[in-house]
Amino acid sequence: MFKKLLVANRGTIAIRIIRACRELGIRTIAIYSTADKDAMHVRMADESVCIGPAAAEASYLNIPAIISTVLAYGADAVHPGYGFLSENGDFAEACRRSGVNFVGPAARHIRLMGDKPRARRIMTRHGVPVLPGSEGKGVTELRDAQAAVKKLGYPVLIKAAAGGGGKGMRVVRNDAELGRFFPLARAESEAAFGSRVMYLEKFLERARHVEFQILADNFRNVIHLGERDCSIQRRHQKVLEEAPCSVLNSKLREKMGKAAVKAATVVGYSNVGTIEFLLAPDGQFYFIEMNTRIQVEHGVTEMVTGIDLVKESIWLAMGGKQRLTQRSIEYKGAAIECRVYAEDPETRMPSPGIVTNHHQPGGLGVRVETALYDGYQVPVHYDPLVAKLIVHAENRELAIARAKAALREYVIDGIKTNIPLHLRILDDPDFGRGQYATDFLNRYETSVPSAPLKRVAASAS
Ligand code: MV4
Repeated sequence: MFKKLLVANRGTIAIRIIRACRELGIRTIAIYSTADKDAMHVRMADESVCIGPAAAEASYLNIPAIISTVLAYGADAVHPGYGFLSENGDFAEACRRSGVNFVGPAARHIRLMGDKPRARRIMTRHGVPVLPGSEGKGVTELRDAQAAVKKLGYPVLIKAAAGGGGKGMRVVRNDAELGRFFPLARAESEAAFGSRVMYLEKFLERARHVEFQILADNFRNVIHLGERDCSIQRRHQKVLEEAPCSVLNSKLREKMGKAAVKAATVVGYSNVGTIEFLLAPDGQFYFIEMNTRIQVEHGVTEMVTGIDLVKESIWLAMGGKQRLTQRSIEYKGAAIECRVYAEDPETRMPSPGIVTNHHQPGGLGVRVETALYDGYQVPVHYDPLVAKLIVHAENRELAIARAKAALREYVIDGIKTNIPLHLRILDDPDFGRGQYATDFLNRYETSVPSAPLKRVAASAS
């Protein structure tokens, strides 16, 4: 077992990792920026090290500072969490070169799946369905995008080759929009990822966003832990996720699960990962991308399978053999995660500030992961995700009732949150029937100006 693990993250996931390490008897080192000196993860870890100023580039994204800390404090493992350096191949490689175990896949797999057109090509070659799109290594010039659209037809989605999670994404419905949005999306991609390479996909309207959780060891033993439905997103930020997906039957689950296992197997992937699919109204499904990290929404899978994904990822990173078999995975009940963001429900602008009164809900089947406490000041510098409310119940209807009861009990005074939005979603008759798709939250859009598109580099997906 590892002796000492450095948590290269903050907030909800840093706390989640520290708790898992506690149970495993692994000592933890928290790193933090000057803006986070009073943060919960700093208090919870066995040791804490300030590694730089508030700006993420200078602290949570600062590879040399983190590696120096690993070496100076004698950590034998690093967990990157989600966001920040979790999908940075250079960081994974720097860890391995420093002789420390990176809790995640090999640098090569992070890079491979981080190149979205390349991932599409590999999946196509191995018979995993992908949407029609621009072929080859990507598109940098408008004329090449126009040529691709000639074959595809509208609507198409412009995506960043180095992207993922929707940054630099634009729906385009005609030639005029293509001419206008292609340069904009490309500029967004260049600002966010330092890459002008884009690709196009046929835009699938009213699909479900269904992702499969993968667990893989270093010996090509790959299993899946079922799916999560992540269709409820706003501006490509997930708001609420659930497991299981209400429109999958066991036959389709098995078919998609097999495709997900194949996707991870053909590249020799190891550790935790997620295969994202779009599921069309006709039951056809398509690979869109792979996430090579633990995800924000991993908790709903944990609730319905009873498997601790963080512990498993540590076991697999240690070189452990897969302890679970596909046949042993059983799904029980339904789980829903509500992401609580520090944002103004009216303007949807981030709402940092001091938490003056905090009470979190509890009870059977209610799990809260939060970095908030009474008197805590939510910093402006990072992702506004401040809590995850995860509920589990015997079935979906009871899970919805439990989520609503828990949200009504939740008190977070001093900052504004999106809890009212969650209550609206959970009360929505279409949501109640499980009849929704990726356009669900469009109906909740008001004429209030939206938040600036530019987001901090630290945003989790
Ligand atoms: C798509 C799509 C439809 N067609 N790709 C969003 C995040 C990223 N990981 C993939 N996403 C999507 N990709 C094609 N070709 C629909 C989504 C999507 C979505 C789009 C608009 C509004 C909400 C959405 C929620 C989930 C997925």
